[in-house]
Order: sequence, then structure tokens, then C-alpha cells
Amino acid sequence: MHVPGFDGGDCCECTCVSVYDDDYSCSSTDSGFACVDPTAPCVDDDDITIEQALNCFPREFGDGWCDQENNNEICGYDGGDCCECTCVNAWDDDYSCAANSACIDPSAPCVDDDDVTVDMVENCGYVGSVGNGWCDEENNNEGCGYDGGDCCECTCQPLDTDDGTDDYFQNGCGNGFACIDPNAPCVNDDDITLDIVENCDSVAVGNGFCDMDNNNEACAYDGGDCCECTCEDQPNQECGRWSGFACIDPEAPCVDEDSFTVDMVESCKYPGSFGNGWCDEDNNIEECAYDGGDCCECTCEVRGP
Ligand SMILES: [Ca+2]
Ligand SMILES: [Ca+2]
Ligand SMILES: [Ca+2]
Ligand SMILES: [Ca+2]
Repeated sequence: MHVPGFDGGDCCECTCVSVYDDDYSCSSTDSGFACVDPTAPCVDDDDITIEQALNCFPREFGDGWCDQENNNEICGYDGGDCCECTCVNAWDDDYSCAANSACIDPSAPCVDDDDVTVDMVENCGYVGSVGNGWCDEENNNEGCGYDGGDCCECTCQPLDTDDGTDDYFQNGCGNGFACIDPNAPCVNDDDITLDIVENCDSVAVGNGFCDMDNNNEACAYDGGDCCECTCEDQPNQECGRWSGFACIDPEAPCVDEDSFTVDMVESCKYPGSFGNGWCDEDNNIEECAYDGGDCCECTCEVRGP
């Protein structure tokens, strides 16, 4: 239901009416309102302006988390959340302000303490992931410094895990690369092009896992990942493991070695699981060649690693 006029009062503490008995719906925190209704008695009780209400996410101001979409002058640099020296923890555990500072507020005393620039905040999908040892596709552009080198094998630096960083990142630099930084010494070492970066899940191209969204000509048939004879094992991924194969690249020497066809891309719900030795019920239809035989004991073959 559309409520005309300042969300029916929901955005001002003095006019919001709780839907439930426990007052939970009208947020109890100061940051939970964005009161810009000039007729509300408390319109001046918070510092939210109409411009901010239109351009920002005011409820996230000063909540202890750096919200990139608020990290600009109009939005008051997210109420200080993005600078280590101005962020105020929302909780007692210091966790919130420790995450991902991107200090670009020129008036903050620590504005020069990190390497994050205004350009980066504007051009990076997620500035907190720059230089973290994982190639983040949304950061892989010139304005974002090509993700701080994360997307080229020769420039990627694994995170230092001795400082207590989560073990999840132990295998940094292993999730795939998409090297398009013209200044990287290895820019021509993989087959990733700008077109692929723009049109495909480029980090997953050539990562040893058959990604069906990339299994087309424009995406170089996922860098060979979907054909057994062209896939190359990667440090964290054995070819075919979990993904199976779905070889439709006409240039692949083994394109005719499985019975998977281009038509089946449409018909098979899980094309990568065709003929992988596991019966996938959703593939068990005529148009998908009954999952490549996986669903009958006499035709199923144990395959892959
Ligand atoms: Ca925030
Ligand atoms: Ca990264
Ligand atoms: Ca892949
Ligand atoms: Ca199967």
C-alpha cells in the first residue's frame, strides 16, 4: 500500500505509530529515523536534511559500519563511520568500526592514514576488498586500481594471516584471476579480455569449475572449464569436481566425447551435472537425455575425481 506524504509519519520519531505492541517497528535508535516532514513537531530533532533523505540511506548514518553509498559530502561521510578516528562503535566489542574503513572525509584528522582515495570510493564496487588477495570483479577497473592488484597472478599479495585474519582467507590469490591491468607484467598471461570482464563472471573463467553462465562463445566457454580435455586443475579446484562437465565448445578436441549438446543447455536444469555419475532428478527428462544415463544403474558411469 502506498502511504502518501512522508511515509505516513513513519520517518519521524514523534509521528511514527508502532504496528506491534512492542514498539519495535518504530526504531528505538536515533539513527532509525529520517525526519524531514516540515509539519512534524520533531522535524529538527535529528540532523537529516531533505537532500540526504533523497540521496542517502540516513538510517545507516553513524551506525558504526562504513556504508559506501553514504560515503560522500552530501551524506556527511556516513556520519563518520568510514574513518577510523571518527567512527563510533555501535556495540561494545569494537567489531563494527574495525571493518573496512575508507576515510575520504577531508575534515577527518586521519584522512591520510589509509590509501583510499575519493576516486576509489566512486569506482570500486566494494572498497573494503581492495588488496585483500581475492580478485573482486566489481573492483577490477582502472579507477579502482584493478582491485589493488588482486586480479593478476603476478601482483596479487595474499593477506597476511599471521595477524589473526580469518583462516577463510588462507588461500588468498587462489580464487581465480582476471588480469586486465595494462601495467601488470603478466597482463597477457591469461586469456581474459576486457570484453570478458564486462560480459562474464570473469573471475570464474578458467577456475577449474564449469560455470554454465560462462559456457558460451562470448565467455570463451568458461575458459575451457566445461570440457574435460581443456579444463586445467587449479590449486583449490579439481576439474569437474562438484561441477561436472558440459562440453559444447566446438573447438575443444573432446566436444563430441560426451553426449552433451548446445540444446541441452536450455533443457537441463543442472547442465554441469549431466553425466557426472549422480542421478539429478531435474535432469532426468528426455530432452536432457535422462541426465546422461546417470539415473539408471546399467547406464550410469562413475566419473571424475
Ligand atoms: Ca554507516
Ligand atoms: Ca580484492
Ligand atoms: Ca569456471
Ligand atoms: Ca547427473
